[in-house]
Amino acid sequence: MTKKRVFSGIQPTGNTHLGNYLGAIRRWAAEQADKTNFFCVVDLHSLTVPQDPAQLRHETRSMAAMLLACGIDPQQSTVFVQSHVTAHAEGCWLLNCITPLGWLQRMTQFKDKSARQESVLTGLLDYPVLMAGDILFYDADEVPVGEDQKQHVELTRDIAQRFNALYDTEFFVIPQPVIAKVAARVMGLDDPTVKMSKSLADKRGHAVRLLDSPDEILYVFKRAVTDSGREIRFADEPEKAGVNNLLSIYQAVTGKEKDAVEADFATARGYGDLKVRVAEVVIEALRPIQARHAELMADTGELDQVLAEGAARAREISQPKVDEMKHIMGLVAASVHPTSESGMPLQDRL
Ligand code: AQP
Repeated sequence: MTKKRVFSGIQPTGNTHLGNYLGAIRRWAAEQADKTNFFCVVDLHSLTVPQDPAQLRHETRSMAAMLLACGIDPQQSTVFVQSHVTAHAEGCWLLNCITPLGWLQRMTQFKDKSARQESVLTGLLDYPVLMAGDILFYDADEVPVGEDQKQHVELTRDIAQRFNALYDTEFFVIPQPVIAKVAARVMGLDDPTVKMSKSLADKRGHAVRLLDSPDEILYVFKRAVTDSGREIRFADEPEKAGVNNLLSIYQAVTGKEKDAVEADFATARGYGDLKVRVAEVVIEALRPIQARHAELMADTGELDQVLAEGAARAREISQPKVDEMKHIMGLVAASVHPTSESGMPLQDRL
């Protein structure tokens, strides 16, 4: 049986947090043996908001190191940096030319993020088209993402279907979003009504970042917003959102069933106890990841090699796909002519 093909990406915008880990990276690592995987550090996506160049270069390596430290195995998965594979940007233009503007203006993430900025860059609006290309150029069947990205994967399906319909073809595979059963949306510890987010993670107390020290993790959990009650149980009521979030984090990290999680806290002495015990399991889960990350960053030779090999494998898949797409859309392939000065016959240059 052929293995399902998986594509997913993560932005190198720093502040990688527990939501990114539980909602995405950890699942990528856990399921990689059964699938053909492409995991991408999507640096082009991060340019949709202003970045410091030196910081972005550092964060790109650090993000790739984090993927490996979290258990992604380059023997089982292709790990690469998006800008190393030019098919992504090239193919994005082609997809732009079949995607209605209204589809992008409706995206919730665009509406949220653009409302927070004075000047909105074109790239921010266009980001979901680049993401659609990331997925479609690998013929991915599955896209494991957190709940916040579900709408973008649905847009990817719409774009693929539109292309297939316009050109009367089955060229693009229609991918499925695969959302985690537990911790699909880890909420902010300072405000359990908003999703834990990299762009809010500079505010102390909002997020647990994967590289935070044990003391910092304990501090952030101890300050987590809960309610004025004492009952430690999973609940849908809005006022229990903080406790629910803490229990969901504990459940995702320990892999226990809900009943077992509640039983663990049956004799707890209030929310203070709950917070410390959630902090403890998180600190222990992150300890080996942080150690491996430090090792990979101390000497980036191994990392650079993995990324070079990953980019080469990614190009082998995505460039022919984009070349074929250009042909379907009516673009003339570049050809090398031995007698032509520029290496290309005049009629093809015009
Ligand atoms: N809070 C979350 N809970 C569960 N999963 C989450 N993801 C993000 N936040 C949560 C998932 O992490 C993967 C990589 O995220 P990304 O870097 O591509 O996307 P992002 O949405 O930019 O990350 P953030 O943290 O939400 O940053 P902001 O909003 O500040 O840009 C994705 O699969 C995502 O679903």
